[in-house]
Amino acid sequence: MRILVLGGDGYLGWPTALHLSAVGHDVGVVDNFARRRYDDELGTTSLVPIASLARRIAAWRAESGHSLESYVGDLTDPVFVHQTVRRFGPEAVVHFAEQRSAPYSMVDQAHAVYTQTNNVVGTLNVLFAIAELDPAIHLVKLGSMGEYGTPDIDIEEGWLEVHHKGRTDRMLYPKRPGSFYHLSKVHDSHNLEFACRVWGLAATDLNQGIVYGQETEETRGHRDLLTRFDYDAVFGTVLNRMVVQAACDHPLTVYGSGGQTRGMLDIRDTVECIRLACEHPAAPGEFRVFNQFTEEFSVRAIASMIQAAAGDGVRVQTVPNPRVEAEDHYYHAAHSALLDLGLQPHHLQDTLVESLLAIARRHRSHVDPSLFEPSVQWRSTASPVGPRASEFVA
Ligand code: NAD
Ligand code: USQ
Repeated sequence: MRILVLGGDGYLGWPTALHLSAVGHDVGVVDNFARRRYDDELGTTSLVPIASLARRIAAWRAESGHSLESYVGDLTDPVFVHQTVRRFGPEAVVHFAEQRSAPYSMVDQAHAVYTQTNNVVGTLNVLFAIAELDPAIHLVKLGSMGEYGTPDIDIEEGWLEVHHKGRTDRMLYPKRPGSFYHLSKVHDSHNLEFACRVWGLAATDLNQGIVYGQETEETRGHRDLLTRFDYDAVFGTVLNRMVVQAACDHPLTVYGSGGQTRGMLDIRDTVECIRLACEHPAAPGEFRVFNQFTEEFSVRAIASMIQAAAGDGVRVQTVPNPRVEAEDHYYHAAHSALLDLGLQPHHLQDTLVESLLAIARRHRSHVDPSLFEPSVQWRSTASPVGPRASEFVA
């Protein structure tokens, strides 16, 4: 298949592009390097050094003999999106290219507006390009388990059968997310469902849980193929952060009581889920939703597992929660669709010991411990992080 990977320079987009290429698909990557610029803004950097996109592509060609086409541009530019989809001629578009940090979206008004504009407008431009150029293109869009929030009932895969006053309908599952970033994904999901219903597009919304890990089969081969690894309080996610904290004897930062429970998956399962979704497309007019995670853990349980794996001396520190979120809640989410397509999950217990702690320990001398400190407060409308996004974006 010809598959265009939007956000193909990012943490997940890059290894996914390589995985799709390795199994024989013709892959193109699109990116505007926004993620590299957030690092400049925040004074952060990937713990594992990453090569430029040009070097990455050259290294992949040398390693595998496969080429990757690249398109540098911004999805919020409708002309760029239209031209890129027309030139590449994909059968599937995988869309990772969004601002993906909840804390970044909560810094202040400018960061919230930037996040929602970037994500919602970019996705609209992709939907219009597909509708105008070739409605048969299957859109595989990265959503988030956090779109659902933590309702007191079971979470289904996107849809809910509702019985009301003697009548029944199948409706989009009600959403109650926890940040302006997660809300941007909810807005995207509604726009996708509308485009499928009205224009007959075929889309798969992958409500992904929190991804951990840094190595895939394809990135391991050469240092120019490595993907990024974030541990700072804005872009680092809980498990990746705690592994780095353990590697440099910093206490593990549990926000609040630590009962927050989330679906999680290994980065090797992310790339495989995308392959499965592309190779088993949604039908014309179908808005298909998969919950993409393999195991669920509370923050407290993650800290205990890391303590046990890293050995004596690792401490847990309870930090006043900078977020507004339920800390002890019901959590039971369906996630059978990708398993039914053949996903063979990796398990955190194995990845922690075999790979994650070793990576963090190898790079610990480059860690800046000041970046562990949570810097964005949900209750405040202006947190002191970097310049205003409007200046940064300009
Ligand atoms: P990332 O920030 O590393 O990658 C996103 C890439 O998209 C970056 O390279 C960025 O430069 C690019 N991008 C952003 N806006 C763009 C635009 N307007 N035009 C062109 N390129 C643009 O993030 P990631 O961790 O790889 O996440 C990828 C996707 O998966 C996101 O949509 C995210 O919401 C979703 N997701 C991630 C996780 C996770 O744990 N990392 C979990 C669930 C869902
Ligand atoms: N947390 C801690 N300590 C930390 C960091 C986080 O206790 O040091 C807690 C948070 O309060 C939260 C939970 O861990 O309850 C998860 O936080 P996170 O930063 O790991 O994840 P989140 O903000 O939800 O976002 C990440 C990705 C996002 C993706 C989402 C999937 O950045 O792109 O959409 O995971 S999900 O969580 O399923 O919505």
